[in-house]
Amino acid sequence: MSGYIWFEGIPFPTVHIQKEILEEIRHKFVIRDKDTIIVAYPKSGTNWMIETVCLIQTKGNPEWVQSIPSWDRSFWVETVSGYQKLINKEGPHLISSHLPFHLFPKSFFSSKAKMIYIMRNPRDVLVSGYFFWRAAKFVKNPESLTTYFDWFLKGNVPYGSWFEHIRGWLSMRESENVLLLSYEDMKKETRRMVEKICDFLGKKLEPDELDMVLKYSSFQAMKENKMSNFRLMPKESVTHDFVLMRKGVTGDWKNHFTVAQAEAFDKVFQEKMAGFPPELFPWQ
Ligand code: PPS
Repeated sequence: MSGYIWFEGIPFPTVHIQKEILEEIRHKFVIRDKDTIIVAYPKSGTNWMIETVCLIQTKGNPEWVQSIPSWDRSFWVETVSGYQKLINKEGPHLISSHLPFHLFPKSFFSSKAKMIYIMRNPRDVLVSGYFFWRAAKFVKNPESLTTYFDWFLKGNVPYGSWFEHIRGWLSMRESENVLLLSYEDMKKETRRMVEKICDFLGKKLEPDELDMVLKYSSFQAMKENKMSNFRLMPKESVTHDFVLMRKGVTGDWKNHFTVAQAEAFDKVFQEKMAGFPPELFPWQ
């Protein structure tokens, strides 16, 4: 399949990614105890979490999120430029990643660095990814949702199989330095989830500071913030349809899947996620 960089059987976007760097970060990059890491499979709410954590760090003051692009606040470890910044700038760092468990820097697993892993109903991830990737010039473009649906179930989409990503990272869910959250809980109980993140990160915020975190990390605020909405992406690598802040809702898959697709998806989900307690997945 063309349109990707393949590494260890996983398709990656053709911009910002180099195999040598993927190899190097896995074996050589040192994650420090004081670093904070945000990991998610693409289209699961990664940028929402980045905005939330940035605003928690500034106690709700929006100056930072409104003046610096999200990728220069939280560095993407697997990208060439993100990795360069991480090794050249003094920490502690805020680090983002979409990497699957087995390709993540090994140093994390013996560190005390805190990681937030965010997951989302894979049906919504699929729909969000379809609209996003088809407008990007740096991945293989699906000509229809039917095509993308097949690719997704096979794991032939950027960063590979959702099922493998989740299976890998869920193995860390009992670790005290890993906080597992879902997009669905973030939508349903945003304030409570932000409080949970504050507790996990050891940040004490006043109620009015928390209000500001919620205000500036809201869908509408992020949609209007060009430092967070991906409008700064170079024009030559995307089409005019390219948008990060698309709908920001749960359950949009119901507007796009056929009955047959919904049934086929359920079947694969049951098979691939057998053995995990269903209550882990709040969308079920
Ligand atoms: S990426 O490009 O893979 O890093 O995308 P990611 O940030 O993981 O996910 C993008 C989806 O998250 C939605 N989003 C939000 N929803 C609610 N509130 C806020 N603040 C928010 N910020 C981002 C975004 O709209 C994408 O989902 P869809 O379903 O496409 O709208």
